[in-house]
Amino acid sequence: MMTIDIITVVPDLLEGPFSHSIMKRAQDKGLLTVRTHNLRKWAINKHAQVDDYPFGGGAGMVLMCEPLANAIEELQINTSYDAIIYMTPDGKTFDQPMANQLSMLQNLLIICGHYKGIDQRIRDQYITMEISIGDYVLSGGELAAAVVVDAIGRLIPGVLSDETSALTDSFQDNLLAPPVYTRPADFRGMKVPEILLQGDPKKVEDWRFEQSVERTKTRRPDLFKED
Ligand code: 6GU
Repeated sequence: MMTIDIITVVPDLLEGPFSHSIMKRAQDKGLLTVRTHNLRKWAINKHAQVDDYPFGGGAGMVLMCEPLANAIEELQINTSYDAIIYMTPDGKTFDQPMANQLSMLQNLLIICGHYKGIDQRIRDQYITMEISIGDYVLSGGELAAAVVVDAIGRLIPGVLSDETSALTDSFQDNLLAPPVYTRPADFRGMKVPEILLQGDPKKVEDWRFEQSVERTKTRRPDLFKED
């Protein structure tokens, strides 16, 4: 059983992503618990303040220390986290090996920044891992957190109906997935490759591997250069 707590100022943004399909099934099966926590619950005053102007000036607001520290420390009373993750565009770029590693942990705490981010002292004091999902800027960490939780959640044993299906994903072996087809075998004259209809599993496996290699060469030659 994996537990993921998420601290955010926009919990509504995280309502949808985990309420459907595979993430819903993972939670219904008791394999994954995702809990979102509204940072405003730990606001410092009656104005529900959680952010303030940056020292030194400049545009945007910064999430303040006190609400975040109090939120993290309150959650830590009940849960010992294996990682406290801050979602930020200057973090380490998320990839499949990171998803694989995180999926083996028990308890994760994810902090979503907004505006100009969170006070650096929170990062220094509490954060054990900083993750970006790519080289572009989102208006907050929530959508990025949803991506990370989805990628991790589907890897938890028992979540996917066919437990091997995560092993055949693109990137698990640095190869892109091969093309797939379903009925009809002839769609407007466009035919499914013969080999897939013949029922020889060995030939199908070889064909899929060749297609994966071909696809990777043409679309993502960079994947061959890794490790
Ligand atoms: Cl994790 N947060 C934000 N705000 N933007 C991003 C990101 C995270 N990853 C890529 N862009």
